[in-house]
Order: sequence, then C-alpha cells, then structure tokens
Amino acid sequence: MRRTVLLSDLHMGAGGKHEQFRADAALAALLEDFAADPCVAEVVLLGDTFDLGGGHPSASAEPPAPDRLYDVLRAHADVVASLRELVRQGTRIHVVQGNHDVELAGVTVRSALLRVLADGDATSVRFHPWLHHVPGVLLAEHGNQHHDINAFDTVLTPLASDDRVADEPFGGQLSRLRHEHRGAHLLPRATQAAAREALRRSGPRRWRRRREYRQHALPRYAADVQLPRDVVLDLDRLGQRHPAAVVARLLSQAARRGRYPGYLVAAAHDVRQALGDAAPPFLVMGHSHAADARLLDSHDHASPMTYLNTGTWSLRGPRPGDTTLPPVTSTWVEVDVVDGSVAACARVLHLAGDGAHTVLAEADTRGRVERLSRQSLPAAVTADYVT
Ligand SMILES: [Mn+2]
Repeated sequence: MRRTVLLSDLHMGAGGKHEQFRADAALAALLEDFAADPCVAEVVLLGDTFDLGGGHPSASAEPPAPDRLYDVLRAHADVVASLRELVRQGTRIHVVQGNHDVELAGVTVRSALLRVLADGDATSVRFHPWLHHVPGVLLAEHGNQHHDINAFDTVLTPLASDDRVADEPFGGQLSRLRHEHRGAHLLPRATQAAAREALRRSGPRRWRRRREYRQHALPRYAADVQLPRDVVLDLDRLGQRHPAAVVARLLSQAARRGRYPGYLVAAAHDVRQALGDAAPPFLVMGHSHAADARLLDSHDHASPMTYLNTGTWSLRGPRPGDTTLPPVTSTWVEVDVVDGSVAACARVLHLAGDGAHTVLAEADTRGRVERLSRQSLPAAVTADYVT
C-alpha cells in the first residue's frame, strides 16, 4: 500500500506579530510520524505552504523572495528539520504553488528550497506550478485559479525576469486598498481599480500573451501532466473572470455581509465536468481553508469523483458554511493506493491538541463519502475572507 499525504495552507511566515502559522511542534511531530511510516511514499505541500509576500499589503516593502524564504525557513526550523527527515527516509516531497508562494516558480527560490530540504537532490523534491496529476488516482491543485480575485493570468509563468510577480491577481490590489482605506472609502476606489484593470486586461499586450500561452505553453504542459490538451485549455478558461464580474461579486457579497459560500466547491463541480472521462477518483484542493469531502456531480460520466479539501494549519480557520465537516484547522488528506490496483480510499484527518488523529471523512473510488466524526471538535477562528 502506498500512501500520499496532502496538506496545504500552512502560511508559514517569517515570525513576528503577523505570523499566521503557530503549529510548529504539532506539525513537526506529525511529519516525523510520516517519515517513520513506510507506507507514506509521498507528501504533497498543496500551496500557500509559505507566505512569500506576493499580493500582500506590504509587498513592495518585502525583501526579495529568496531572502524572504530563508527568513521563513529560519522561523520554522522544526518543520524544516522534519521535512529533511522525510527526504532522508526516501519520501518524495511535491511542492505545489499557491497564490501566497507563487514565487516558488522562480529558479532561485526553488534551488534555495531544494538546497535546504534535500541538499540539492532534485529527485526527492518536485515542484509543480499548477496541477499535480497522478493518473487514475488524483488531481490536486491549490485552488486559487478558481477564486476570481486570486487567479493568475498565466499561472505557469507568473513571474517577470527579475522573479517578481509579473501579473498580480486583482486580489493583490484589493488587499492593498483594503489596507489603506476602510469602510465607505474602499468601494469607490475598488471600483476605479477594477475599471483600470478591465482596461489593461482588454489591451492588445495581454491578449497576445494569453493567446501565446494557450497556443503553446498549455498544450506542452498538458503533455507534461498527462491530461488531454482540451481538458487543460478548459481548466485554464475556468479561472478567467472579467474584473467587472469580480466587483459585481464583491458588491453583492458586501450586501450579504460577507457570505460567499462554496465558490471552490462550485468550481470543483466545473473541474469534474471539464475532466470528462479523464477524471481520476479524487480531486484535492486547498486555498479555502475549509477541510471537506463531497461527491461531485458526474452528469453523463460514469466514474465518480470526490472533492477533498486539505484545510489549513494557519490561524485563519474555515467559515462553517464552507464545509460539510466540523470547521477545524490542523487537517490533512491521505490517499491510499493498494499495490497493483486502483486508488482504494481517501480520508480527511484532524490533529487534536493531544496528538490524537481523528478521521473526519472517508471516501472510496465508487463515490461513497462517509463523514465519521460525531464528536464535537473545538471550532477554529472564523475568517472574514480568505485570500
Ligand atoms: Mn491560497
């Protein structure tokens, strides 16, 4: 039996009062357990593992990404030591980019992380800019490409030649505006920013870049990740939204006092549709901070696909309306593949303060999803919004 462990949204920062990740000892111990378990073949860090500054209110004041990464790794030495132990025991680590660590697309940042985790051994740490696909088993992505304010225009190539974020999602501008203006002042400025963004997006430069990306980069990438070309083009199109639609959404969200439930689950249904017969049994995402397990609509496709969310280890927990599971943090997903067979099962787990593992949900390849936790777990802090 081969087990793949997926976890996301650790949001490890450089320490200090803005630090979102304070679970060092607990996560380090869990990773040590994985390292000692011969069944655990792969650990997937499914995005927003690090807060590297892209799209942050103070992005311009941040040090360059490699320096920031070293600061983060120094601030979380126990977690880093456990990741090194995983590599030493022969467990492969997959690092998938999220919107908060999109700087991992840069060669300098990648080699810095590779050096720290694996002394530069590129076979034991693999980087993925968008999708991690294991045919017949799972498709995993961070999920920000389905969030209108956090989707990158060309997620495979998000950086300029100086390794700074080239085409920041609209959410970066919004969070800076949110930082500078409050209440009544925010909305007119956000609307102006959206108008400027709409103008920029409809310009010929952006149109040429997108056309080039869809004609060349995405088909090549489809072959790399072993998905049909048209599927990858469809998945790319799902993430493209007009800034006017984003502002309309934000306005209606403000009117409903911040309720914007289930956008990622809705996107997961669309992803399942786009995959068609190429759908593996499990679709795993993070980003929403809401650990979850739900069967997706199969429509006319025969094979069931289950959506699993890895949740978060940060201080910003899920909104209860966003998950069918208890709204907790410190969660992860495991997918077990029995030798020589298809994926047998997947589960969502929670780590309690006393170190106990609780299975929150179990899913199999036939589309059966069982939510197991009847006990009440301490609910996490609820976030206003998650970027
Ligand atoms: Mn994210």
